[in-house]
Amino acid sequence: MKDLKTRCGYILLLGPVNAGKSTLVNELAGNKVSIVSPKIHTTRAIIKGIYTDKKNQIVFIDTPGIINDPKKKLEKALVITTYNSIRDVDACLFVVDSSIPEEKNLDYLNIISNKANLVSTPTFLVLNKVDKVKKEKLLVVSSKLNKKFNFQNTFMVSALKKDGTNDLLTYLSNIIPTGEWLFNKDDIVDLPERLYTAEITREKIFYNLRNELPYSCTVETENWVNNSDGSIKIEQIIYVSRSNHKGIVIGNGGSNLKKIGEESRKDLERIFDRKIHLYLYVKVDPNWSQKPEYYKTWGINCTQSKS
Ligand SMILES: Nc1nc2c(ncn2[C@@H]2O[C@H](COP(=O)(O)OP(=O)(O)OP(=O)(O)O)[C@@H](O)[C@H]2O)c(=O)[nH]1
Ligand SMILES: [Mg+2]
Repeated sequence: MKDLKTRCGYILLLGPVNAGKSTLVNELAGNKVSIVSPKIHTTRAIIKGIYTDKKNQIVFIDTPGIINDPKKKLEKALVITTYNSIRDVDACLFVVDSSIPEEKNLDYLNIISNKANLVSTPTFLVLNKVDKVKKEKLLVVSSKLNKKFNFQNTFMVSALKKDGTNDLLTYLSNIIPTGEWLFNKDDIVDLPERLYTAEITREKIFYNLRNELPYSCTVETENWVNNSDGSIKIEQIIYVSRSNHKGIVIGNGGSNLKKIGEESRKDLERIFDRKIHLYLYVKVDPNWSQKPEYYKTWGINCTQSKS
């Protein structure tokens, strides 16, 4: 008889910064749920992207990347939040950029396996960015990492080129437990809409100003109005740490802000499938990254980050 039981499971992605975790979550979930950029610590929240087919529901948890030596309060909080997320998931994917020197990935693996309770959770190695690496090197990286840690299986993928990702999805669909779905079949992301839309704008800032604007910037959705004609009015504030950064974000005659706004609006219109009126404002707050209220909505708990 055909097996009609539904399956549902949580899969956590963790690994070094910039390994391509968010790109992979977007690809596996089949939707843009998490923002991506070449800057480190692009992901700041614990973001759940939901994949659902006829039988399976997989909740992918994207986490902020692990850095070697977190110094700032926010960095420490991000790393600790990631470690704590390992509890209660069905499996972990340890994602690495296979194109960087393997010693670096070994260092990261050491840090994670020492601090996090990985052993108790089935963990798989995902060598990402295989489009940039020769096969011989991949085999060396795989063998070295597998010697260090008892991974249950190894996958070689390119999240960007969608290579190997279907096989990974099929594999994961078979290892998650049988059970009731936790989300509606149309849900794509488990993140408040205000935060999600702010993340989309933050991604556009990263892409447009990646060489000029340092890491210090955040976006908050200040106001949200569902209009009677079906459109949505969204007002967002971009917080920067210094007044010269304000000038960078605004650009000559407002050119940067206009471009960021247009790109964000287009993405939001596609995602929400309706007209969006997006208004962006820039404010200076030198201490935004030290204030827990700025990121408590991201699921980041700063009280754990004192050690
Ligand atoms: N060539 C190549 N680039 C990739 C691949 N996957 C991701 N990237 C790029 O790597 C960069 C980092 O990707 P992200 O998905 O933001 O990485 P992340 O691990 O989520 O980074 P953090 O959130 O900062 O920890 C981006 O420029 C991506 O386009 C891949 O398979 N091949
Ligand atoms: Mg990320």
